Amino acid sequence: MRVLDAEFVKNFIRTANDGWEQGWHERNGGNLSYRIRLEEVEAVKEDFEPKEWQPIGTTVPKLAKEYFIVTGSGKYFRNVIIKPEDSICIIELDEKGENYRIVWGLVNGGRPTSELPTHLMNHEVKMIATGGKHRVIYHAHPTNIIALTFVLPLEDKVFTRELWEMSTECPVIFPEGVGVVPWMVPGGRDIAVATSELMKKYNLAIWAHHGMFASGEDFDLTFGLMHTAEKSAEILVKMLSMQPNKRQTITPDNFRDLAKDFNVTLPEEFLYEK
Ligand code: 2HA
Ligand code: ZN
Repeated sequence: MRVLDAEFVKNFIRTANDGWEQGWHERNGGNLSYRIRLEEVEAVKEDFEPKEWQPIGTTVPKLAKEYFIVTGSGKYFRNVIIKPEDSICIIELDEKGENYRIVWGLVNGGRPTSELPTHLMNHEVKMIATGGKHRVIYHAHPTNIIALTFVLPLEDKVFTRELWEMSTECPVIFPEGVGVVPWMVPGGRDIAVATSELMKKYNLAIWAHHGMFASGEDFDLTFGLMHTAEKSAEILVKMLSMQPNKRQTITPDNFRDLAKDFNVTLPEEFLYEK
């Protein structure tokens, strides 16, 4: 099968375009990666043309020999749907998890996303934490989440609680909460380490004054997670624009009732009295 005919590739392209249509991917902003299943690799392998090995910039031994489909560095999400073979690529990792090589895509040259270290370190952490279930890592620049990083304290417990309060579905969709990474230089190993540390606990990590990372089992769940958190952030931005204080809100006891009925565990650390 040709790579572009595979279902996982169509899903990848659609997800990238959905993010573009949301306005989360100005210019070359954001990046997306998917850890490809063995049978999916087998089905398209005849279309591969391996290039030379390159250092990842970090080490991910648990991901040795895995294949990923990822967006390209400097490539625009807006172009993924019209010229996928120029905008995205499939990479293979070596047996130590130290190097990668492009086996398909980026036909006009280029490298995988500048955030490859964070993507791969998140994949490694989530693969271990979920017994292999999580396969998608998505980085976007959602406007309202970013705006909130200028006015709320950069604390997990504050962002989690505020996003939960703004929309009843949030504690059900991300009961484990949201992590916050303070501003750091993007693209390197340090921010990758900080983000993957938070991903041991959460499926969402905010990068202050920059954007957000989401992790999930498939494209629908991961995109949906990003979308749900950003929608809640938008409601909070609208609310704060109308008046500085909430007249009424969802209380800690309301959350406890919700947790019971929806069968989710909401950690008490987020249900503090304000
Ligand atoms: O340009 O979003 O974080 C891609 C990015 C870097
Ligand atoms: Zn970014």
